[in-house]
Amino acid sequence: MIWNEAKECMSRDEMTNLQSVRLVKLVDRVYHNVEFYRKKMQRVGLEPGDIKGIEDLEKLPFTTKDDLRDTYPFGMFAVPNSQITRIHASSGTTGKATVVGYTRKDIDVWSECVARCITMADLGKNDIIQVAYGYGLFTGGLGAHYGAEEMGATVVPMSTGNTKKLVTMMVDFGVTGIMCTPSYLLHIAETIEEMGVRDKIRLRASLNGAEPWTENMRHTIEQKLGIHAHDIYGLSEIMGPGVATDCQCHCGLHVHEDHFLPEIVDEKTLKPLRDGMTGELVFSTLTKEGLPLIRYRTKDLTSIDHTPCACGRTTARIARFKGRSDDMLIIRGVNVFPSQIEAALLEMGGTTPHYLLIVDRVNNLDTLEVQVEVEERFFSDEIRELENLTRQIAYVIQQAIGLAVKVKLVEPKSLERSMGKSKHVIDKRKID
Ligand code: DLL
Repeated sequence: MIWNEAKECMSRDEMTNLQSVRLVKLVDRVYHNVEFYRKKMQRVGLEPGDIKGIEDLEKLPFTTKDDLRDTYPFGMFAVPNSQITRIHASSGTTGKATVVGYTRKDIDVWSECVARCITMADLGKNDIIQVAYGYGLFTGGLGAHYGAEEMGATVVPMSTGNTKKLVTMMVDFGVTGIMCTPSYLLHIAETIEEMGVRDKIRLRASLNGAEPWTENMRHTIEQKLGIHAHDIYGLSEIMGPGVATDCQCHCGLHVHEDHFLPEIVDEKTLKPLRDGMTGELVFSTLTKEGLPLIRYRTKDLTSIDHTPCACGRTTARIARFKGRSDDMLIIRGVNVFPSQIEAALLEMGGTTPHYLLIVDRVNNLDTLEVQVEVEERFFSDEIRELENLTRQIAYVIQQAIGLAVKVKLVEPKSLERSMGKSKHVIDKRKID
């Protein structure tokens, strides 16, 4: 089944025309409603009338996460706050979060996009779906939830945390679909084994995303649970989960191109790349009202294919992600920039700016250890002082990134110094 055949199966010419009409309206909207864009366009001598269709896309300036930080919190919203129905937020590169706002219509479009993704996983209104992404400021929980409701399925809003309870309900309710991060689903699979209920589950399909994973990991999940696992992609700035998903052919993730215009650009020259070439994914949000973005640089690396898919959909497909062009880490589904931790440490007394993040995966759950150099005097002080400082640092970091961390204090000059770009992260996770 295809959720919206009219939009997901149109010819390339029809799609290009629709995108062109929507892009022209988008440019006009941001020029007149967002000072940031008006100034940015004026600086390069552009007026809305200069953009006549997607053939003029290259004339438009890019938008970055830093632009959102500089206009924190609502500076890039294109409607008055009275029209904003909901706010979500994700990690910024330093202290301030990246804030996104949605109108009622934005939430409706988002729900439809997620419903399209759920349909690609062959789940429908007769299914019972557990949503085990975090609910709250993170877009995962509520985004998946509204999409599953829009599709007419029965939604069980588990959020994250109590895995045994999740498994018990999976069995008792006859859950047939689950939406959560891939690493959490592997953890759930292990819990199912431990509880000895593998033959009692009725799970058929999953939609997993919010973090990088491999085709191998997808196969492992499928084998362990006897289900079809699908890759779902999205980012808060553009919408949240549901920007793209793979259908049953698993040959790339279909982008909802009628709402999100994708480009792949060379991450250094920022010049557009041809289909099949790997570069940075860039999106223009064609229909967003609350926070419309032009040529937003996602920093995610992938390639694109505009040929029709065997499933019947004609929407462009992006390849499984090959990494990021910045240093953002995704730990238990939470986006973490090393610079956030550095900023938090620098605000504290007693520490030096030297630190090392060690990311690992234990029982399919990510762990983060932060090693911090502290001033000499702490090592000659009582052990109690050191313990206090450890607790204090752990608290400050948890406040900054929203994740519990293990802190290990180390002596001055014990962390390796680098002659070039300092290395702050050791990522030991094997994602397959
Ligand atoms: O992670 C939205 C989401 C929620 C997507 C649930 C899918 C499922 P952010 O917290 O803003 O939003 O993080 C966005 O996560 O730029 C990618 O680097 C990464 N990411 C998201 N989905 C995938 C995926 C949500 N399927 C950032 N594969 C993005 C690889 C992904 N990376």
